[in-house]
Amino acid sequence: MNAANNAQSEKKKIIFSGVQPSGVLTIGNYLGAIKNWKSFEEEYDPIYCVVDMHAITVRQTPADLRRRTYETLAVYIACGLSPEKNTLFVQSHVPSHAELNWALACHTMFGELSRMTQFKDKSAKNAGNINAGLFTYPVLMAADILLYGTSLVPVGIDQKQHLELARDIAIRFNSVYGDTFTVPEGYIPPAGMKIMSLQEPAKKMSKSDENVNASVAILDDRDTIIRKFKRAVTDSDTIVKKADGKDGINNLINIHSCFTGKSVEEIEREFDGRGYGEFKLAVGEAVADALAPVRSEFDKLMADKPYLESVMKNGADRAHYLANKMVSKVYRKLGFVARPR
Ligand code: ATP
Ligand code: LTN
Repeated sequence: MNAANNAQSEKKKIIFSGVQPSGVLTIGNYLGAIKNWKSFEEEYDPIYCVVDMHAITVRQTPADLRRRTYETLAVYIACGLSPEKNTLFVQSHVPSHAELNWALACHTMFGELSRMTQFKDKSAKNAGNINAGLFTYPVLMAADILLYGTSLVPVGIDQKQHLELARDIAIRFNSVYGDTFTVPEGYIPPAGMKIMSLQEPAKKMSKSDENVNASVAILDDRDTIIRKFKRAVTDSDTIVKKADGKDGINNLINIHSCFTGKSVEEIEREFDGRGYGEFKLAVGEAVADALAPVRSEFDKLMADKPYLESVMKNGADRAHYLANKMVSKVYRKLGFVARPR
């Protein structure tokens, strides 16, 4: 029996989250999501998914999607999530996600989905491909979460609206069919909640940004990281101090603070009178130092595909076992006739 099974038998609460393999993971994904996940592994029964089905809401090159699915799993492990303590799996390996998606879609209102800001943003960005999946994406996310009786969902603040929708769907379903789903709580990290683009600091840093200088990948090499920070867009001021309207410098101070553990005040004091150039270099170095061990672990993991596949298999086996029980329960409650054996 592995540790994850053990945790289940002790009935620890489930924590669930996912990242799309839609690009190279950024320090936004790291600080807003993955870095915080490790701290839950003792208290909770953690389940983390590589949400490849979500990724195809935007057109992907199949070979890239395949490679990035491995890479995202390798990043999870390289960031310290051990497969013994965390159930790690790929969404498309567990058909229950697609099954529950449909059942929940029939309990989600058009008006609710129309209000989702991510849909509005992504459809503006992908005007040539505003597909139905992009619109119904939050339903699939609700299915991901509700399948496992999840109590806690750690995500960046940009996902708060989707999480609230998942809660509303759970409450609605429970009120019609009786207690079925656990109503999940969000866990939004207090610091570094939203890491902004280095080139347009009013926008969030996103792994699918086509401007490579806008985001820093967890796997960028040292020189690249430092170069991107040196080029980060700031204002015409020179004082390293947080202030309204100084989006660029506020973002860099946040990033520095998250990677070094220093408070904003400490950073402001340390860089008092030293100017933006020196500060940008220091941020770059701090980030590069912190990520170096993640990168070397990642390289080892990517060289061992059979190992990654064994993690995928074990994760999917356990996830499928749990999720399938929930789908059966939901189908029964909906009035579907059980498939005769
Ligand atoms: P895409 O660019 O493909 O939309 P993304 O970079 O926004 O992707 P997701 O896969 O949608 O990333 O998100 C994975 C997790 O990382 C989520 O919990 C999300 O809230 C968090 N996250 C993403 N970007 C940031 C950011 N800039 N700051 C903080 N957290 C973030
Ligand atoms: N929608 C999320 C990724 C995601 C997710 C989930 C996060 C898909 N399913 C379930 C938490 C729980 C995103 O785009 N960041």
